[in-house]
Amino acid sequence: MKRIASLVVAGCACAALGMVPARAGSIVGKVTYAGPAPAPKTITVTKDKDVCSREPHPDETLVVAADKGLANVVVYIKDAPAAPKMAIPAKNPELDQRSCKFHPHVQIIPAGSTMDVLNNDGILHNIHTYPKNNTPVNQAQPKFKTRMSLKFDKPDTVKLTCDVHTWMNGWLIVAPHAWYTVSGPDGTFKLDNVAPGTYTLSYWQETLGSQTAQVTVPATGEAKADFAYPAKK
Ligand SMILES: [Cu+2]
Repeated sequence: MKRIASLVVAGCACAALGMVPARAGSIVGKVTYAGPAPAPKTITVTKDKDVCSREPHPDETLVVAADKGLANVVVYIKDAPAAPKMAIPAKNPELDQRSCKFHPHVQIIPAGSTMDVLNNDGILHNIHTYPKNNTPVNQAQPKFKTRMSLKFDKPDTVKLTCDVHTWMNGWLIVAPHAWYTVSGPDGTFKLDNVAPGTYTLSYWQETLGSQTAQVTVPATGEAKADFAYPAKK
């Protein structure tokens, strides 16, 4: 414990080592949609229908719950030099192409990690990435290639598509630090182990874009950061 205490006094040393700050709070909140909830849309499956129709295909680009909770919003602290790195998991994060649909629709992985793209559909998929900072990938994944590994070194927001099934779409967030999360189906989120301080909290949703708000995190306990996204114009 002595070692940890001295590192905290030294400022950002604990962050460089990827450690949780000795004093840390949480940010909890619910993201909602300020306008009327859009009517749910369904994507039309036009190819490989026997496999692709094994599960429903709701349009996931703007998912609003009955109580206006907004799903799949990436919530993160912008400009956070004191933030620890997001730990690279022992098991690679996975992107499953099941029933010609990306699971999960939005995923956060640490910069420097390798994501495994799965194909157990028994048909051809073609993963196509649209990064800003990493190398683009446009690669066929035949039915016998059930796992393909892609490494993402730099922080990024990457659109994912499949060139075989044009309705398939998803997003990969390559996080530079640990203070990133994504809202659940009900719009709620929680960021743990955040060092006390005042920050700019960013919200990003694929259709609605980016928004920011100020948040002050206490030394212990929770800061509330509910946010209503302006309706789509
Ligand atoms: Cu596909």
